[in-house]
Amino acid sequence: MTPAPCDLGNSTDSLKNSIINHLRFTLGAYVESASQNDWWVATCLAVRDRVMEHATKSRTLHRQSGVRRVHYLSLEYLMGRLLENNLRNSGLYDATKQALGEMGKDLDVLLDSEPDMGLGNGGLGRLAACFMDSLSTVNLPAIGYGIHYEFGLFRQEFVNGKQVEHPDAWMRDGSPWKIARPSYRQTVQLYGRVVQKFDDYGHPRSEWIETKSLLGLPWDIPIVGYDSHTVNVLRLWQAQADEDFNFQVFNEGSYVEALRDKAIAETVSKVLYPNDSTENGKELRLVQQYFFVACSLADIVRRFKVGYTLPWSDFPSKAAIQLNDTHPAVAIPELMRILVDLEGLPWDEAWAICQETFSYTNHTLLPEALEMWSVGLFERVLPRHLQIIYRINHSFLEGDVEAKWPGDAEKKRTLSLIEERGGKYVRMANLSVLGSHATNGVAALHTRLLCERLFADFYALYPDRFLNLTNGITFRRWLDVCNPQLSALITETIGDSWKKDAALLRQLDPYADDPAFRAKYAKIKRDHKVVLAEIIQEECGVTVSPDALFDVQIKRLHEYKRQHLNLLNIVTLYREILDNPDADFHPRVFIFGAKAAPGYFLAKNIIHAINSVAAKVNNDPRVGDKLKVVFLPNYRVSLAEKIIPASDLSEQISTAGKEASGTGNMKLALNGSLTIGTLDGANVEIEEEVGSENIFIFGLTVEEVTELRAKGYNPWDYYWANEKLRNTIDWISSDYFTGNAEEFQPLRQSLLDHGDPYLCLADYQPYVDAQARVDAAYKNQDHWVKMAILNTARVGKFSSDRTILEYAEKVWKLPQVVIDG
Ligand code: H2P
Repeated sequence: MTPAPCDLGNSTDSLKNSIINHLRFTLGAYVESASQNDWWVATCLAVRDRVMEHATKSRTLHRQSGVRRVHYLSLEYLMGRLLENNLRNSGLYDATKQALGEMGKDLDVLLDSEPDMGLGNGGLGRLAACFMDSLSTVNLPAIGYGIHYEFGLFRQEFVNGKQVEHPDAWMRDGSPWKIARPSYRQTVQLYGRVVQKFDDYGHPRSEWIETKSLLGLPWDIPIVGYDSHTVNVLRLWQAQADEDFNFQVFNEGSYVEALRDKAIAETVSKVLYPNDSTENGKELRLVQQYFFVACSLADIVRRFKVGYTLPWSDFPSKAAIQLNDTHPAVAIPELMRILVDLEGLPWDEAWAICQETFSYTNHTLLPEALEMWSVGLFERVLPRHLQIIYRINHSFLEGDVEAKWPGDAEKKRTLSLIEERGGKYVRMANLSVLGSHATNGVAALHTRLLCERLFADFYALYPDRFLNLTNGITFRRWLDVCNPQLSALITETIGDSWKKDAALLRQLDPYADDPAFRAKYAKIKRDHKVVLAEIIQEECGVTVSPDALFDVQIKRLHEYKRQHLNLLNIVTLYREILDNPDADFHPRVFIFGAKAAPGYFLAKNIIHAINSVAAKVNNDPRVGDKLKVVFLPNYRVSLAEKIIPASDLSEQISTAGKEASGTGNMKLALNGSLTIGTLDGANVEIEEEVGSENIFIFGLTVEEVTELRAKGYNPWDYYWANEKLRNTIDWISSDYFTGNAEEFQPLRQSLLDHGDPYLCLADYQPYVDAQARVDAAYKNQDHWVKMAILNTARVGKFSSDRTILEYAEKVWKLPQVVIDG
C-alpha cells in the first residue's frame, strides 16, 4: 500500500507546518535563529510541495491521454520573481501571509528578497514567460525548453553616468524553484565530420563521426497557472562535460589542465548573450543554440518513443514545436537528421513531418537582427546539418521556386537559404519559414509588413502559412501581482472573472464617469507614485513629487526605440523653463529604465547623455520641481513591477515600422498609463481598442517613412529649418552637460552626419507638440483619470491568454485538458 502523502493542505496551519518542517529538515535551521534567506527558501519549498503534486498529475494525465503537446523553444525566459506569482496564481497568498505573520515574519519583506530570474534581454524573453503562465492557466499541455544560464543578463550600474556591467549570479545560492532531472540527461554531438555508409540493402546513410560530446542536464521549473490545476514545466538545460575531469592528468599534478575540458563544456550554459552586442557572431552562441535544441528534441523524441509505438508519421499529432524567433531554428535540420540518419525515414517523408511539427514566430524586421551564420563556422560546428540545409535548399529552389518563377535567378537568390553576396551565410529566417507550416508576426502591422516586405516572396509562394497573432501579457503578473490594489478595486466593482476572461474588463467602462470610482482609482495611482518616489530617492538620490506627471520609458536601449528622441524633448523643455520660468507647465518626472548591450557603443552614449542631462537638470535651482530626470539602474522585471503601476504616461515612440509589437505598451496601458506613441507595432491596435481620444499618437506612419526615405531623407534639412531643434542638439553636444564637448559627439554624429537612421529629427516637432497636448490634458485631472480608467477597461484584448488560445486553435491544434484538483 502506498503511504498517504504528508499534509499538503492549503490552510494556514498546514502551511505553517510545512514552512517549519522545511526550516528544520531541509535547511537544518531553528525557527528562532533562521536567517531571512532560510525563511524565504522554506516558504518557496512549502509552496513548491503543493505545486509539484499538480505538476506530476498534469504530466501523467497528458501522457496517459496521449494528447498533442506544444513544446516552446526559446533561448530566453525573463521570469522575474516567482514566489508572489505562484502564491497569487495558486490562491495560497492570504494563507501564507497569515502563516508567516503568526510566526512573526512579513511575507512582503520575503517577497522582496527574491533574486530575479533574468534569463532574457527584453520583450522576447518576457513574452515567453507570459506565455508559460497562460499555457498553464488555460489548461494547455505544454513544455517550455531553454538554457539554464548560470549568469542571466548583466547587472547594470552607473558610474559617473556611464553604464558598467557586472555579472548577474542569480542562482549563486541555488534556487528553490528548480529541480534537477538527471535521469533525463542527454548527450549532444558537435564538430567532427560526416561519412557516407551503406546498409545491407545498399542504401546510403550519413554518419556523423569523430564528434565532441557534451551532456545536457535538465532542470525543471514548475509553472503555476491562475485558478487551474495544470502545472506545466519549464525545462532548462545545463551543459556538462562528458567526464568530470581527466584523472590521469590530475594524478600527474596538472590540476588546472585536468579540469580544462570540464570548464570548456560548462561555458556553453554559462552566460546569456546580450542582444545586439558585437559578440553575437561568436561560435559559442551557435553552440548554445544547437546544444539546447538537440537536448530538447532528444527529450521530445524520447517521450514519443516511450509513450507510444506509433509510426513516425504520427509524430506531429503528438508534438507541436514552436520556434521563438530564429534562435532555435537549427531544430529543423536536427529533426531531419534524427528522422533520416538515425531512424532511416525517406527524405520526403521526414520533410513532411518536419513542416507539420514546426511553427515559427518572427519578432523583428530589423535586417541586422535577422540571424545569419557564416557557412564556414556552421560547417565546422555542425557539418551534417549544413549538408541537410543544402539539400533542403536545393529541393526548394529547383522545386517550388522553379515551378512558380521558371528561370528567375533573382527570385532564387532572395529565397535561398544561403546568402551569397559578400561571403556565404545560412539565413535562419528563411530556414524557419520553409521548415514550418506557420509563420506568425506579433502584431497586425508587423505581420502585414512581414508579408509585404521581409517575406514577400515566401508569402507569394505560400500565402496560407502566414498569420498574425498579436502579442499579449499575463494580467496576473502585470495587474494582480504588481498592482493588487487596482486588482482588488476592479474585483470589488465587477467581480473576479476578469482574471480569466480579460474581455470582461470592459464592464469598467461606465465607471469612468463615476466620481467615487474615479477617486479610488486616482488614489491607487498616487499611492504607487509615492512608493516609486521613495525608490527613486533611494536609487538615484533625487527627490521627486508624486504630484508631478510620471513620464516613463522602460525597454531595452536601442536607437529604433528612440530614447534619444525623448532626450531631445527633455532638453527642449529644460530650455523653455529657463527662458520662460512663469509658463504654466505641469511638473514632470522623466523616468528611464534600460540596459544597453555591452558592445553597443551608441546606446551607451545615449545612456550617458541622459544621465548627464539629468544631473544638470535635477540640480538646477532655476528648474526646481518642474522637471526631474531619473534613470533607474538595473532595469529588470521586479523593477518594472514597481514602475508600471506608478506611471502616468507611457513612451512608445519607435520609428514606425521598426517595433514589431511591444508589450510594455500593453502593461502600462493596463495600469492606466496613457500612451504617447507612434503608429507602430501594437500601438496601432491599442489605439483601436482604447479610442483615439484616449491616446496621444504622433509622427510619421510606415508609409510616410517609406516615402520620405524614397525622396531622400536629410536630417540637416530639419536641423536648419527648426531653431529649437538646432539649439537642442547643439546644446547637448556642447560642453555644458559634462564639461567636455567631445562626450556626446557620437550621438550628434548619428543624428546628423550619419543620416539619423531612425528619423528622430523628422519626428521631433510632432513629438514636442504631442507632449504639449499631454501637458494640457494632465491639467484636467478629472478627465485624465477618466482616460486612464478607459485604458484599463479596454485593453482586455492584450491578455496573453487570448494570444495563447489563438496559437492553440490556429497553429498547434491543441486541446485544453482540465486537471482535477
Ligand atoms: C522583441 C520586439 C518587440 C516584441 C517582442 C515580443 C524582439 O522584443 O522588438 O517589438 O514585442 O520581441 O514579440 P524586444 O525588442 O523588447 O527585445
